[in-house]
Amino acid sequence: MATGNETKVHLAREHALELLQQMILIRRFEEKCAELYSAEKIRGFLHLYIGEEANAVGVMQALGPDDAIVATYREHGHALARGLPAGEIMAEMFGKASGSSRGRGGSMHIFDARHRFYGGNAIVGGGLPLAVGLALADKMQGNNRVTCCFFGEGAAAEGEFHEALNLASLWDLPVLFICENNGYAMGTALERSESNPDISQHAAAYSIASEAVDGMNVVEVEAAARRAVDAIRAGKGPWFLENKTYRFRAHSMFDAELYRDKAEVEKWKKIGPVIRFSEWLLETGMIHQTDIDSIEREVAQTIDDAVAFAEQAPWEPVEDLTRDVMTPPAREEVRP
Ligand SMILES: Cc1ncc(C[n+]2csc(CCOP(=O)(O)OP(=O)(O)O)c2C)c(N)n1
Repeated sequence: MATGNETKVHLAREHALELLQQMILIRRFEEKCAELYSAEKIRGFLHLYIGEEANAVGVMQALGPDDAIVATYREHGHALARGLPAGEIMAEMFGKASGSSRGRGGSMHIFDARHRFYGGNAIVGGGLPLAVGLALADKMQGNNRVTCCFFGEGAAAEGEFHEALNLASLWDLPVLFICENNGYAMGTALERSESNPDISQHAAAYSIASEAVDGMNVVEVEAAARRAVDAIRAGKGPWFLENKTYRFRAHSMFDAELYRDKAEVEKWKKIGPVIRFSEWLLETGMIHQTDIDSIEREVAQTIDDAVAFAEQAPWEPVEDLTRDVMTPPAREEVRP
């Protein structure tokens, strides 16, 4: 695939189809979420990942089932690529008790310990120290595991980002930092908020190896993630990838998008991860239109099943509302 930053890869047809299937699943799942949001089936906040699919899908290929993932509020794609059941993700969006966080987290807090998927975090930069803690635990317990932490470029302006990189490097922790740089933190362009907008260079300040990656190219993303994970597993400490990407939709469902031109969005859509990869696979003859059609059919069925699962799932009974809510001790008990 012509990227200007070529990596020679030998892509097996089955693997190519798998990558394409996962990206199309995320795209269609989120398009359905937008529809369900308008129908008020999904409430609260909703941040779509459309346009950025190559990042979650490419990186996830390099991780094993024992590795941990920490993500942001834009995490539906990561959860799907990690293999969380689509029905449980959708039920979580609906706020139903069968959701992955029992309906208590919603769109921004998809969580599943079985898949070592540690959120879904609503606080910008909040996942970074969690990832460092998970990696520290693995290191202390002698587990050969990697913790992969996804965050947006907006997090690079937060103190937690710098504290997390510093400790990960100081303690040689097995963390893969993935900055999904989509150019905007809500309505603020990166150039307006960062003194050095070259985010991959920030890693050098903490002696962490880094690479800038074309985040619209799933093959490039997978190759870079594999290089990084191999280095981390070989004991070379943390690693940092800055994936340059773009979100096609608004920041969230409440965003008039007054901060960017429609022409800019259209320009990026032309090099979108799904269209670019599928056109390249068709051109090379590795796949045919019939393969794409059958992926679309299979994905449509998965999404219909997920929505049906969420619709039929129960609400949490009212009497359970205070479960997991900590009651503060009576005033007398806290006196010295
Ligand atoms: C600590 C904190 N400050 C502010 C916010 C409000 N907020 C939500 S999303 C966002 C922008 C973050 O942008 P970025 O990290 O680039 O991720 P993106 O949304 O582009 O994926 C902000 C400022 C927040 N959630 N947490």
